[in-house]
Amino acid sequence: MHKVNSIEDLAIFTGKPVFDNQLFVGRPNIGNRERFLERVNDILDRRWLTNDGRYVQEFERKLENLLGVKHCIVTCNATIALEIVIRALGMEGEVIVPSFTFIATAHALQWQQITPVFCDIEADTHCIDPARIEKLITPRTTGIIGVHLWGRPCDIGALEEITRRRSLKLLFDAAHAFGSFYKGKMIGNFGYAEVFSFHATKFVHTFEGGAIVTNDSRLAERLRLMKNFGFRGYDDVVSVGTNGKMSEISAVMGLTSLESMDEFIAANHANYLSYKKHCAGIPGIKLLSYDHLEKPNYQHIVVEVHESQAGIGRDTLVEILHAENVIARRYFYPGCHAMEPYKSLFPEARRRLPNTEAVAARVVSLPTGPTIGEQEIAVIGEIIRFAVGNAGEIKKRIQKR
Ligand code: T4K
Repeated sequence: MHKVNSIEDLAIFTGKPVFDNQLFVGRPNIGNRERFLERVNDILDRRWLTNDGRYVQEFERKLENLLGVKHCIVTCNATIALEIVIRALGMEGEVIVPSFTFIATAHALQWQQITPVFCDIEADTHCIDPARIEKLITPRTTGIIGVHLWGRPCDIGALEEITRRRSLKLLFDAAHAFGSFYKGKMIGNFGYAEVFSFHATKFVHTFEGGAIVTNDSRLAERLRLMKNFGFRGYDDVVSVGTNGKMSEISAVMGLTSLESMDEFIAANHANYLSYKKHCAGIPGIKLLSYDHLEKPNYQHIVVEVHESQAGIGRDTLVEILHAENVIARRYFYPGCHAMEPYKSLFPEARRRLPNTEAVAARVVSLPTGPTIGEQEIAVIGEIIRFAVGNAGEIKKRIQKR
């Protein structure tokens, strides 16, 4: 690893990155490899590979205990989980969602001919702004999906109040928020149901996977049927359904991952503190903060680049970082409303989403997780500090390339 002391050292000009290997956002955690392989051997010995197997059931019961919820239904991924629960809740017509989220939140609605109505976010929390919801409610509105972006809970209290008063269904996309709390209660206990993602990039994962959790027993029964083609017994199909099942190998990854959950959170927390230290005082660079009292999972390191103070825009900074092998990501640029089919379907949406547009243009996600630590973060901080400190000169050199 070499130091970045002068503009001549920057890899966008030299082609020689500071890091020999790429540092990724969302590098999967492995946990105890021996324990995982032991369980995989057991699966192979018992020849029960999927369809509500022993490990899927064990994973579901462990999640219910950990979260303090009555029912957990694990699935093949969170997108299918969202689709199933949206259908089981009888959502139709229009559903209000934030546009600043991963595209799956919107697609899960559009896939079943439900119109996602995009609501703006609060500029500081990056979550749906409850104050802007009321204006979007029409006679066709049946529900609201709140997203706990970056694992920070959205304003659950305000959404509960609106949905109660307007008789709407409330669902949460908690893909990022596994393990996090809201006012002392674990995420998973709010709305009709909440959906977690256990994709490989999540700090607790099952390669691909998701889970729907709910305290509503009738809803849970519908969800279990729906994720298994509507089968009640060997040959009794009682409703329309899909294949949303989690396999046994995914469940054992989940169980193994859960056993190291505290360790992963501790590593993410330590990295967050390192980023805080190494990005401190860089003009225009604002690290998104977490409230330690809400016990966040710290799995996302999110930085806002305010060009007017930093002198450099988010996209140029990302280009500089990528050249140094720091594969920073522009999550969730440009916002769902600016992607197809929504961009063509709702060209007017951007006018009512000023915060979404502004935040999507300045946010960047940086690498974290147990595979990196203080040493790498100090260097990433140094590159950012150098880029901001020499913004004018760098921009001139980029133009000349
Ligand atoms: N709702 C929200 C709010 C979500 O954020 C998501 C998913 C969902 C719903 C739907 O959940 P799932 O149906 O996926 O369970 C990634 C993930 O695929 C996606 O799960 C996640 N959110 C989203 C935020 O990020 P991409 O398209 O950015 O993935 P990709 O392939 O670029 O990988 C991300 C990074 O991880 C890269 O830096 C490389 C690294 N990586 C990835 C994989 C798969 C590895 O190092 N190893 C790996 O095996 O979507």
